[in-house]
Amino acid sequence: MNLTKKIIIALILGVIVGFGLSFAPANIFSAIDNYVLSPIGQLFLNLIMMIVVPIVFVSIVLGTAGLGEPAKLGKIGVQTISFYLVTTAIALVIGLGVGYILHPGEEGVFETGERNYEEQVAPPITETLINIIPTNPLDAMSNGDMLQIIAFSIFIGLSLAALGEKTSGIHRLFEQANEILMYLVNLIMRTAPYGAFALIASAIGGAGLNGLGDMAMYMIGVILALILHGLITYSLAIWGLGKASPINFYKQFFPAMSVGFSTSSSSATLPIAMKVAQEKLGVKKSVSSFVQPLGATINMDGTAIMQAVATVFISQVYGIPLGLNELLMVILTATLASIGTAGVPGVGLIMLAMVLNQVGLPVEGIALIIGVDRLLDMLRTSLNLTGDAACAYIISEGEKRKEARKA
Ligand code: DAS
Repeated sequence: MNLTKKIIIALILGVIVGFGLSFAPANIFSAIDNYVLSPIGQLFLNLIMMIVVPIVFVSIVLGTAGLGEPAKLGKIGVQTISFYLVTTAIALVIGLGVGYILHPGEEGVFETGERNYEEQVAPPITETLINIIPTNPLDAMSNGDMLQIIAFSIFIGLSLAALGEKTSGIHRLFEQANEILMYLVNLIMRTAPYGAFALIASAIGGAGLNGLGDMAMYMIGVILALILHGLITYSLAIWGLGKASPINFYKQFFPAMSVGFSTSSSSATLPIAMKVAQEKLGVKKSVSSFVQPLGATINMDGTAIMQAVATVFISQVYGIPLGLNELLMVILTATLASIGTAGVPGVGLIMLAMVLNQVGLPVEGIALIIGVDRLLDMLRTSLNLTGDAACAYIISEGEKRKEARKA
C-alpha cells in the first residue's frame, strides 16, 4: 500500500479514536494522551523539525545558485511575492464574505462577560523587514529565524553563482548535503502515518467534537471559506496561469497536505512539501527551493481566512459593526501580519490580536474561539502550504515553457 493511502487511513482512524476519546473520562484521556499519543506525535514533529533549518539553508543556496544571475532571482521573487499578496487578499475577501453571509456571531448567544485573552504581540512589520538581514547567521539558524535564514542563504547562493568554477567544490558539497537531507526526508515520511494518527487523535480527543455547539457556525464558516479558496482561487490560478490540471495538483500534493494537517506547522512540513512538489509535481528544484520556504514564512492564506471570519464573528458577538474602512484595514493588517510570523502551531491567533487591535475590536474575543482553534489550525495550515506549492508549481511551469520555446 502506498504512503498516501496509509496516511489517509491513519487520519481517518485518528479522527475516530479522537472522537471516541473526547467522550472518555478526563483521567483516561490524559493517561492515553500523555503516555501514548503525545510522545508519538512529538517524536514525529521533532524528526521533521530537526531537518527544517538545514533543508531551508541548503536548498535555498542551491536554488538561488541554480537560478544563476540576480536578475532571474529578482524576476521570480517579484512573481512570488505578487502571487502571495494577491492570493492572501482574495482569501481575506472570501473569509469576510462568508462571515457576513453565515453570520456566526449571533448576538446574545455568547456570554462575553469575564473573557480574557493574554495577548502575545507579534513584532511590528517594519522591525521584521529591517531584521530580515541577520547580524549573526548562526544565531538565526539556532533560533530558527526563517526570514533571516532565507536572506543569508540567498546571499550565499548568489555568491556561488557569481564565483562559478572557483567554488565548484563548495557547490558540490551543497548538492551532496541536499542528497543526504532528501534521503532523510524519505525516511521520516515513512513514520508520517503513525505521527499523523497520534497528532489527530490527541488534538480531537483534547478539543472534543462534542463541545462544538455554538461554535459550529464559526467553524463551518472557516472551513467553507478554506474550501472555496482552495477549490476556486488556487484551481483557477493553476489552470489559468500554470496551464496545468488542478485535479492532478491536489492528487499529487495530498501527502504533504496531510502532514501539514497533522502537524499544524507549515515550517515543520516544509521539507516534505518541497520533496513532494519536486518529485510528484515536477517543480524545478531552483524554483521550489526559493518559493516554498519563503511561502512557509510569509504566505498564510488559510490563516488569513480564519482571521477574517474570526474578526466578523467577534464584531457580531460584541455588536460592534465594521465599516468599509475597517474591512480594508483588516485586509491590509492581516496581509502584512503574516509576513512577520513563522509557520508554527497557533501563530494565527497571535496575528489575529494585531488585526482586532487595528480595527478597535476587543482582543478578549479571541477567548471565544481559542477552544476550537487547534482543529481549525490543522486545516488552515494545510491550505497555507498548498498555496506555497501552487505558486511554485505555476512559476515552474512557466519557466519550463520559456525554456521549451528557447530550445
Ligand atoms: N499553524 C500555522 C502554520 O504553520 C498557521 C496558523 O497558526 O494559522 O501555517
